[in-house]
Amino acid sequence: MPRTSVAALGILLLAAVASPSGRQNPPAAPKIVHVVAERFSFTPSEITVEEGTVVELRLTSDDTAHGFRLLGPGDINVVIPKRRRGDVRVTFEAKEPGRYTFECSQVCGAGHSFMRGTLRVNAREAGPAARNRYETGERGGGS
Ligand SMILES: [Cu+2]
Repeated sequence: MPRTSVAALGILLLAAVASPSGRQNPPAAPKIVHVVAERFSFTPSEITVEEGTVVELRLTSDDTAHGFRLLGPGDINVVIPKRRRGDVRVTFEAKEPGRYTFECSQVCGAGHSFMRGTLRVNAREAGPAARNRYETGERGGGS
C-alpha cells in the first residue's frame, strides 16, 4: 500500500509569497516527477527544478524494493515498494538552491551503493519577496 510522506516545510510560506502585489502566482500545484528505481539506478537520475518549486515525487520500482533518501531538503527517506506494488509519493518544497544527492536506502544488491542521483535546485532571480522569505523562513511564525 502506497505510503505518503509529506515534508510540508514551507507550504504556509508559499501561500504568503504568492500574494504580494507584483506577480500573481496561483497557489503552486506541485510539479510531479516520476522516478523509476531498478537495480542499480534511478531514472531519471538528475532532476532539475527552480527554487521554490513544490515537488511531488512518485517513486516506483521495476524490480525489488528500493529506498529513496534525499540528503537535503525535507529529510526524506522512504521505501519504494517492489514492482507492481504501487508507488510511494513524497512532497517537498525545494527551498534552497543547490545540488542534493539522493540515494537508495535499502540494501538491494551488489550495486546498491552506486544507486544515486542528483536533485538540482536552480536559483530564481531574487526579488524582494524571495529575500523576505529567507529572512522569515526558518523561524516559522507561530500560528
Ligand atoms: Cu539499494
